Order: sequence, then C-alpha cells, then structure tokens
Amino acid sequence: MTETARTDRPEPDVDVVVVGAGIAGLYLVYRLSRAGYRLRVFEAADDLGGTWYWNRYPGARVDVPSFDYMYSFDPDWQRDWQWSEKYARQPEILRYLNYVADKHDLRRHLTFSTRVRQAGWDDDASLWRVRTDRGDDVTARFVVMATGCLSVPKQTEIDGLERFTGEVYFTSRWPHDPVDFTGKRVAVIGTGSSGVQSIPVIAQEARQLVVFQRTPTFSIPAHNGQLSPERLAQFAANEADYRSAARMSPGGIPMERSITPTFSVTETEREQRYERAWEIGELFEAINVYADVMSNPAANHEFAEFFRNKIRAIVDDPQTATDLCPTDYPVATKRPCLDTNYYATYNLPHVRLVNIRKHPIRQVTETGIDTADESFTFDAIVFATGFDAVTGAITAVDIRGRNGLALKDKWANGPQTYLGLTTAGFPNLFLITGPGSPSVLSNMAVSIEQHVDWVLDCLGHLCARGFAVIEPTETAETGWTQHVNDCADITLFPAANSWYMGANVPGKPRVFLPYCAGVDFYRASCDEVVAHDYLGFTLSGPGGTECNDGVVRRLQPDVEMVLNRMAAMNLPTMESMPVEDARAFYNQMSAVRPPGPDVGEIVDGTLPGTSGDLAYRLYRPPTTPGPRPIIVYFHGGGWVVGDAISDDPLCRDLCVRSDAIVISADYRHAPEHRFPAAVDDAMAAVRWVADNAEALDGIPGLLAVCGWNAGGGLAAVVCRLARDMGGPNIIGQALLTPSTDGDMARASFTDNADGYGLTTALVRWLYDHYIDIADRRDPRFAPLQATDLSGLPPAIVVTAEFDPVRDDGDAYAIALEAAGVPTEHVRARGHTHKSVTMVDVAISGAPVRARIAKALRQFFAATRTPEPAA
Ligand code: N01
Repeated sequence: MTETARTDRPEPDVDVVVVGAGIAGLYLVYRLSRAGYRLRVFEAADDLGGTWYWNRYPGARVDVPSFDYMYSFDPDWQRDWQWSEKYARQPEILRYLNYVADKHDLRRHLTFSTRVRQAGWDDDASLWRVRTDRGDDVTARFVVMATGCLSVPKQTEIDGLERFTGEVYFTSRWPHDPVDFTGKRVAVIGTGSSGVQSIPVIAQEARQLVVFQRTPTFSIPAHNGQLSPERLAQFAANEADYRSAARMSPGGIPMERSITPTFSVTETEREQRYERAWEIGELFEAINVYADVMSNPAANHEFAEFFRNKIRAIVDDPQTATDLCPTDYPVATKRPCLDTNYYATYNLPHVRLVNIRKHPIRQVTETGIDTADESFTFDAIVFATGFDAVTGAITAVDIRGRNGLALKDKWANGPQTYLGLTTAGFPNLFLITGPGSPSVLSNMAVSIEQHVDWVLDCLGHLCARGFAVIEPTETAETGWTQHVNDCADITLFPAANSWYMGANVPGKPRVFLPYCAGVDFYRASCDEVVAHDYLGFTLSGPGGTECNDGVVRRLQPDVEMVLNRMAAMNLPTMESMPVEDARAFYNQMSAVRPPGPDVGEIVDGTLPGTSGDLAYRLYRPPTTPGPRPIIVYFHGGGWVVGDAISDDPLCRDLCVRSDAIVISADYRHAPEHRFPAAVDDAMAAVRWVADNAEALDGIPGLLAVCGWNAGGGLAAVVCRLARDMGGPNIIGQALLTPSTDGDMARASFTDNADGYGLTTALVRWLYDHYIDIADRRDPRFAPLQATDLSGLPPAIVVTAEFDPVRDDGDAYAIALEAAGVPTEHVRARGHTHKSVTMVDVAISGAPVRARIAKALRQFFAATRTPEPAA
C-alpha cells in the first residue's frame, strides 16, 4: 500500500490513472512507477506515441531541433541513440519513443486501444471512478490527463464529403500503410503546419496538386539536414548545463530573451538580423529577433513585411505570391511554420493555389470540389484542417468533479485553471500542459517534464504530510486565469483568429489558451507556489485541512518584469543619497527609457512664477492645425526631483491620446524651496496659461490640469485654490497616483512599503525635504484635508494597487464623489506608483492612460457642448 492510500477511506484500485501514452504519459509512467505508485495508463491508440503515433502524414517532422525535443531524464541516451537530422521525421521520433519505453520497461504499464470515457470524483470516498470504452471500471486516488494539446481533429465543416468517391485523408489520422499519390490528382485543404509540411512532399508524387488556402501562413525554411558535428559535440560535452539552460529559457530551448526594441537599431541592422533568422531556420530564434515583435504593431509589421518580401521573391507567379502573403494577422500570432521548399512548390507547373477567401468552397462532390466559380476533379482529398486544440482532448472525456459538475460545463466560457495544472472543483485531477500553461508556445518536451516533475513532487508532499486530497481554491484559480489573460493582453496574440484563441472551432469560446510569458516565468510561479506551502491549494486528509490561500502573480506581467530587472541591477536607494545625487540619478534613469510617441511640435519656454521664471515644455498634437484645449501638467518627483521635461514620454502620450496641447510646467523644488513654493508656482503656471491661451494656440476656457505623484497632488490643490480665488476656470482634473495626504498611517504605506519602486522610506524622505510635520494637514499639501471639496471640476483619479500612496488616492476619489464632484475612480490592478507612466515599457499601462485621455476629452467636449435649452 502506498503512503497516499493510507487513510481510513476505501482503498482505490490504483493510486494514479494516466490518460494517454504520448510523451507526457511515458514520462509519467517512468516517474510514477519508480516512485512506487500503482498505476493504470489508458491509451486510445493501439500503440504508444500520442501525436507521433497519429500524425504520420508525408513530411511530418518536429519543428524544434531533435535534441531539444527529447527527454532529459536519461543521461545515457547518447550511448545507444542518435538523431539523424536537425529536425527528425515522424518515424524517427516514434522509434525514439519506443526506444525509451523499451529501455526503461514502461510498456508493461500501458493499456492500448482503450479510450477513457468518463472520470467522476467520489467525494465520500475521496477517489476517482474511471470508465473506459472497453468496460474497465477503475478507482484511483489521482487522475492525470496526459492527452496532448493537439490530439482531437477538428470536425470538417465542408459540405458533401460523404459523397466523394475518391480517397479521403486527414493529416491527423494518417493511415499506417503507405499512401501512394503517384499519378493522382490531389487536393489539400489547409495551410497550417501540417499542410505546409505535407504539400511539398505530396507535390513530388501527385500528377496534379491543388491547395485550398483559407489563411496564408508565415513560414521560414527549416534548412534541415545532418546535425552539425560541432554543435552536437558542444551539446554532448555540456548536456547538463544545456538542459538546465533550456528549463530556464523563455521557450524551452536555451536562448537569451531579446531585450532590444526593433526601432532602436538601424534599418540595415534590422534587415541583417531578420536575414540571419531566416538562414538559421529555428522558430523560437526567429520570434526572438527583437524584444517587441510580439507587442509592438509597427515592429511586427516590419518583420512581417520581411517575410512577405521573401515570399514574393521565391514565388514566380505574382498573383500566387500575393495570395500566399499573410496580411490580416500579425506574424507569429498564429503558429509560424518551418518548411522545406513550401513556397517554391507553387512554382511547379502541376501545383496550383486556390485562395478560398476569393473563391469559396461550395461543396465536395462525387468527383471533387466545387468552388463558387470552378469545379475540380480529384482522386484524393487531404484535410490538413487542424485540431480542437488544448482543451479538446480534456473535455472529450466526461470529467465530473465535486457535486457532479462537468468540466465541459465549467469551461463553457473558456478554461479556468490554476497553473494550467489543476482546476477548482476537481480534486486530485492534474492536467499535463493544460490551458494556462506554456504548452504549445514552448518546447513541449521541456514543458511536459516540468509538469510531470511538479506533479510527482506534489504527490510526494501529500504523502509526506499525510494529506490525501489537493484542490486549488477559487481565489488562486481566478488570479491565475486573470494573469494568463493579462499576459496575452500585452501581446498581439489576441489580434489573430488562431487556434491559440479557440477561433478555428465554430462555437468555441474566444480565450487565449496557452500562457505566453515564457517557460522561465511560468516555472518560477510553479516553484513559488510550492515554496509558499502550496499557495492557493487546499490540502486535506485524515489529519486535517490546510490552505494557504492567495494569488501567485498579482502584478501586471510587464510591471513585474521591469521590477525584476531593476532589482537585479541592485541600485542604491534615492533616500540614501544627497539630494543633488538623487536628482542626477533620477535624470540618469529617465535617460534610458523609450522616447514615447511623436507629437506635432515641442516648444520649450519660460513662464513667470511667483519668484522668477519657470521652465515649461509645450507639446502640440500631431493633428490638423488649429486651436486645441490645453492641459497643464505637473511632473512627479516628490517636490524634490524631476522637472518640466522629466515626464516627457508621458506628456507626449497624453498629448497624442487627448488631442490637446500639454504644457508641462516646472515648479520650485525642495529642500531649497519648501512648502508652499511648489503650490504657488503651480498656481502661477495655471494662471499664466489661462491668460495666454489664445497666444499658445489654445482654446480659451478649455483648460484642464493633470499631474502624477506629487504633481497629482499639486493638480488637485490648484483646482481648489482656483475655485476659492475665483479663477482661472479649470474644467477637469486628471490625478495619476496622486499624493493627497500627509498621514502615512494608511495600510498601503505598510502593505506596499517596499519592492514596488516607490518605497514608504522614500516617501518619508521626500515629505521631510518638502514640508514640516506641523504643516502636513494644510490642504495646500494634503488636499484630502480640505473641509469642502464641492464645486471642484470633474475628476479622474487613478490609483495603483501596489503603491504606498494608493490609499491616499483612493480616499481622495471617495471624498470627491461624496462632495458631489463627478469622479471616475480607476484602480489600476497590478500596477505600481510609476508603472502607468512607463510609456512603451509597461504596455499594460496603456489602457489606463487611454482612460485618462478619454476622460480629459470628455471634460473638453462637455464644456464645448452648450447645455440644451430647458
Ligand atoms: O492545423 P492548423 P495544423 N476550410 O490549425 C485551414 C502543430 N503541428 O494541423 O487558418 C478551409 O494550424 C486553416 O485555415 P484558417 C503546430 O503547433 C506541429 O496544420 O483556420 N480551410 C489552416 O490553414 C501547429 O500549429 C508540427 O483560416 C480550413 C489549416 O486548415 C498545430 O499542430 C506539424 C478549414 C489548419 O491549420 C496545428 O497544425 C504539424 C475549412 N473549413 C502540426 N478549417 C510540427 O512541425 C481549417 N482550415 C511539429
């Protein structure tokens, strides 16, 4: 009896049922059997191999290098196995999997030709009841779905197939006997990876080949061939290091994540870089050319254009070349392909491309295919039309969790998982490379091993601690699902109708299925969950229940990456420096950021402050000339650091998004000029801008204020002063993570004291430089302390979840609302004090800045529109 089964509950037939005997299933067998678990493994096919058992179509190959796409658990493999090619063919991979199974005696655990139909959780007995199509009825403590991400073929949606009297093939269910197309007229429908690989090979045999293409693909040449002896030797000498680098890499193949933005280098350099990627012929390498290919539309467009130029250069017929050029989705947002002679195949006289966007398929007939304007005769039709990916094989089993809940129903609006490994309401169920894990965006071999290792560690932990059941909490699962979406939302992935989005299957919910932040970040999350006592899981057993509930990733992914990068630099804190050094340091940090968008015009000038001239920078929108509303902006820097140009990218962004003139006005800084110098200057600046609106090409009367951090506080203060002093008339205020109170007792000063950029210690240092403790309730410093906030201009107040001054800002937004001021309160989830301002660095901040700009435009529009007559 195993440890896990040592409870007072009924003894299950086995400890673990594994569904599937592909790469994941075999590794599970290896680990589970050696750890002494009793197991059953059911496989629907009549042999092992999973994807490599089914996908035997001509030209089928792996699309990551062979020695990356293999197990790492067997250090001896080189003694008795050799890969023959850089990208192995399907028969060789299947032979490899058989070799592993035989070498480690895995086969005896496998039950073939048996499909698991149902798995139901018995809550009283704390076990799963598993039923197969062969009548097996097995109880198990745990069920592991090792069913693969691309194993359920998509149903064909083309009418009339049953009528066709010729041969019909699906790439995903290719016959075991050789198929000979010699002398035949063949149709291939579909131009994803399977189509791209099979089309050139089928063309070599067929008398005539017609390819029906709905969406063209981006493909790079594989440059397949022998493994280079040098690389192989290098790999063999350092295999352990190589494998560990793969585990900590973005995609599961050793590779540094590019941090160079596309447009930071010259056009010539970019062209050379793209060309090198084309020549290397490795997918992950290609996508990694520049840091922003998957996030910046312009960067992606340029890379896509490089591909299109290649296609035009290879394909002779201009119309065919045009049809083969993808134009309606960003490159790599659908899985790009690796090919051998794909595009050149269309230069063969017997090969033809039919663009079914222009010439839709009407039906399959007895003898071939009718499009809207042509009838084709074929001897064979090959469907390379893809899969019900990632979730299809999991929901194909009728899995019922607590209270009979069907997994299919739970996931009706899209899958929800914790770490892509587990799902709430389904205790003791593990998903290998499930939705919400890197899976299909990574080297599957590496991701599979990581998942299986995690599951084995988890089972070991349960055993050791006397627990029998593990289940994620709703909180943890919701948090993870949110994080998976947050990661996708800062990329271009959602812009494509891809199978990653479930868009290829009619009726399937549109949700980005894999986790796209990378294998390295993903592994860190899984490890962190374990390190924090299985954070977000409830563990229970005869000895009791334990739950350290929580969310493993709460920061926006790009914000977290920036914070990690900053932490790695181990920089000194500003509060440890003399003020002059702190200012120099602040400016130095500002110098290395992206510049922000182009504006129409930038003018630097001075305006009269209360005690001498103040610098300002004016940003004019890049639209048609003519007067515009004006936003007076006050920079951040805690009254001590920064100046009129220190928030330059943010001001540019604000200008472009709001289509208004932005005037960033300086103010005197502490400690040289302590409170209330900054307020006096801010007030003077607003007055001067209002008085000179026309001369500045602004629209008199359309004046709003905006500020970030201390500047947010100043913007709030001038609104109240302007109200009380009879002008100028300010029609809106936009306060971004404003400092609104001098009281540091609120929870956010403790909760977010350290680790999120602005620290509580730095806030205290800034306050101390700026203002005496005795003055900190003065509403010119702490607008929250004003007795009357009524009659102030409408406001948008943005507060950030991980900001020491968050609660001050929240309290101010609430106070404005309570005073009857129309207030939009935006709580920027997962953001820090500064991250929303990081233009082109923290992409997740862009929607927040868009809301600020929209609010400002609405303030202006409301003032422009005369009130309707009563
Ligand atoms: O499937 P796909 P796949 N009428 O979904 C078209 C992995 N893989 O089997 O894009 C007409 O990519 C469909 O058009 P559209 C790899 O991860 C790896 O090729 O939906 N056409 C598309 O062109 C890959 O991404 C390797 O508009 C229809 C094609 O069929 C994944 O498996 C090799 C249609 C389907 O492309 C899936 O690849 C092979 C219809 N009704 C696969 N329905 C390796 O190299 C669909 N299409 C390791």
